[in-house]
Amino acid sequence: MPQFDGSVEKPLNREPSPESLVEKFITDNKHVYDRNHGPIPHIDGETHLVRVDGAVGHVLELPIAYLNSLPQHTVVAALQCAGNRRHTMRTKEKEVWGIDWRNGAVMNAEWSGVLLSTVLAQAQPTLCPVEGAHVAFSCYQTPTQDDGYYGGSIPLSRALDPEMEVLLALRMNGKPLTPERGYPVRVVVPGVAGARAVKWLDRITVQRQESSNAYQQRDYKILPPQVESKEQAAGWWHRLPSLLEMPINSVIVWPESGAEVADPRVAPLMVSGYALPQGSVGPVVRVEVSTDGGGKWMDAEIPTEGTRWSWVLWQFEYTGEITEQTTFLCRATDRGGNTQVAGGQWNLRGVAYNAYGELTGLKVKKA
Ligand SMILES: Nc1nc2c(c(=O)[nH]1)N[C@H]1C(S)=C(S)[C@@H](COP(=O)(O)O)O[C@H]1N2
Ligand SMILES: [Mo]
Repeated sequence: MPQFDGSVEKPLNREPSPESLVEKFITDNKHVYDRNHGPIPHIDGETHLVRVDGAVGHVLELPIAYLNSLPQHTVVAALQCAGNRRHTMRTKEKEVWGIDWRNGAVMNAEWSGVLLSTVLAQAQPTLCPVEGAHVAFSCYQTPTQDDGYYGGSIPLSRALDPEMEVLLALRMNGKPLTPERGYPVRVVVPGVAGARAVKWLDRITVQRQESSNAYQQRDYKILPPQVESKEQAAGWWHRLPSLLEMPINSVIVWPESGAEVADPRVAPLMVSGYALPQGSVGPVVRVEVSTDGGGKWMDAEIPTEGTRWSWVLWQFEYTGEITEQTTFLCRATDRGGNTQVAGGQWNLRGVAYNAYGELTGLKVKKA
């Protein structure tokens, strides 16, 4: 009997502490967030098969050893839950429905495995990558909170494009995935909401429409602002596009709002955080900080350059005075020219929040 961690009622969901979140450019597997809609299965990698079917010329049943024998590809990419920063949306704007993620539902890792485009070339899709054709990813290991299994899909055009680097990931940071990360194989879709990065992958299906799974159809969508209850949402889901690419974003992680710090006029205060590019037009090329509510912006330092799909960590040295009114804001700009704007778009499900990062309420320690 396979073993499971957590249950459908109580899946494992947690985020790292702010200090450990921005400690390293590459997140290690100890300081990652866990996001599960059901139990975590412990799968036997020796017997596991990934089925490739649907509108394909050749149906495939791929053992993990076979995936390991194909050309391997490595990509450094952030993986972020669309609900990251929900806590800020809820507290700054209005109540939302979902897990109270702070800034930690994101990791930045080196993923390696086989390009999805390589596997699809073997299966030979019989659909044109237009008119809503999708590639669906399914995990049938356990039921989930809102459906009988977990699934999601992405456009076939993205799946076929080697430049988009959609990966069937076998390793994270050079080591086989742990059960928590999706062992023996998970999807990684750089630039796209984490919901499509299906763990414990059982099946890849080329089809005419999106995945019918609840997490593609009735979740992970930006509801319009007039939708304020689950009942109202029910009439909206089918009219809205499912979330794909994530927006430009940045936050201040350290220190935390309300913290006690040494007087920056005596010992400079290091303000630090991360920034994420929009979709496929990274890296983040600039992060700025404002201490006057967005009038004047100063460049933060980015010690390690980002990749097209990665986050960047940034820091900003502050030597001014701190009063009760002092507020730090941050905003990011990517290679594609996207710059974060002030207001976040409130939505009932609390997804894709990307208002300026903010730090307020610092107190100066008595000498
Ligand atoms: N099989 C399966 N895959 C899944 C999920 C899940 O619940 N089951 N959650 C998704 C969501 S919403 C996110 S944000 C990421 C989280 O990945 P992590 O747990 O490695 O952080 O996995 C995705 N893949
Ligand atoms: Mo997520």
